[in-house]
Amino acid sequence: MRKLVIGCAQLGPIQKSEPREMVVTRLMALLEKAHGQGATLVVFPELALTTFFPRWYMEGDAEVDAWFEREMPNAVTRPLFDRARELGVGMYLGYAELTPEGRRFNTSILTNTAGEIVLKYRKVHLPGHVEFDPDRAFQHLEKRYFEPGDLGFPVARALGGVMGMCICNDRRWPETYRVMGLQGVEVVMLGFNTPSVNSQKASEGPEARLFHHRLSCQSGAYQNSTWVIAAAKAGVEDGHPLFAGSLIVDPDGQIVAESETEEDELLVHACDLDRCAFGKDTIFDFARHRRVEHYGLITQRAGAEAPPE
Ligand code: ING
Repeated sequence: MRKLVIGCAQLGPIQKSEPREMVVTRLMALLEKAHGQGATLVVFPELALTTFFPRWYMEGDAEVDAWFEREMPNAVTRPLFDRARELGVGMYLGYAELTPEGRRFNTSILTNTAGEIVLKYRKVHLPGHVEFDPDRAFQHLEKRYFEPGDLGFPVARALGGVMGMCICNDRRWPETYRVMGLQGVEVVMLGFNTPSVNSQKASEGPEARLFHHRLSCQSGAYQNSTWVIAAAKAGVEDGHPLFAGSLIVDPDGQIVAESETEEDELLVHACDLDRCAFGKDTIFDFARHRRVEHYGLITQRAGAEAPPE
């Protein structure tokens, strides 16, 4: 049994006015609590240092860049990285990355128990739109503020297993999990910020959104025989509700833990990484069962093309 005690650290709302220092205090409290319960890995949400700013239309570079981090760790997050290293706890942290070349990504990093950054990921699937859309109840401007990720879906051997990461909308796309599954991933960790109501389909409410969220994480876990850890930023940010539903899903696709509040909340579970082996050696023994000669369209074609009428 390769036990990895994982903390899934949900954040409640971060208001637009809340300084990063206050958020880091909340992250530290969740880190300490996770360590107190024996965790050696803590998964924080997407864009964990600030409010979900892509809901706001902004034009000036200075106004936009104020939401981004120029290095990681940096002055405001170093106390968190230092404490995690002292406690011997690895961390998934989502944040907005501004590179020295001026490129912007929705990014996550993974540190090991020695506090070293061992993996970096940049969000590939960016939902929403680029220009202000007056028809929407609220904006979702990730395509305006971020470039699609350019690192692929890498995995790393760390924390006693094969670790992988993705971010929010990525969890809805089977390709995300499968590319990591083809690298033997045993833990896919992700943070998310998901509105409780659809900015376009007024009918779809929180329950439908939670159903699709659970479905996406459970199918990704089951179809690639991996643990999936999903940490929400939840609650009402400046009047905009985000649903919770932080999850720990086992390699059979079963939800073993789910958050109950829309506040800062910690889930902890002793994940046996050896439980990934059964699926990988039987029903999802990719080498034995996959027929790649028939899968060409998946990478050759972006949009669907139906046969002519
Ligand atoms: N948020 C949402 C998500 O994928 C979304 C966007 C909501 C897409 C609902 C589709 C339906 O969970 C982010 N940040 O990707």
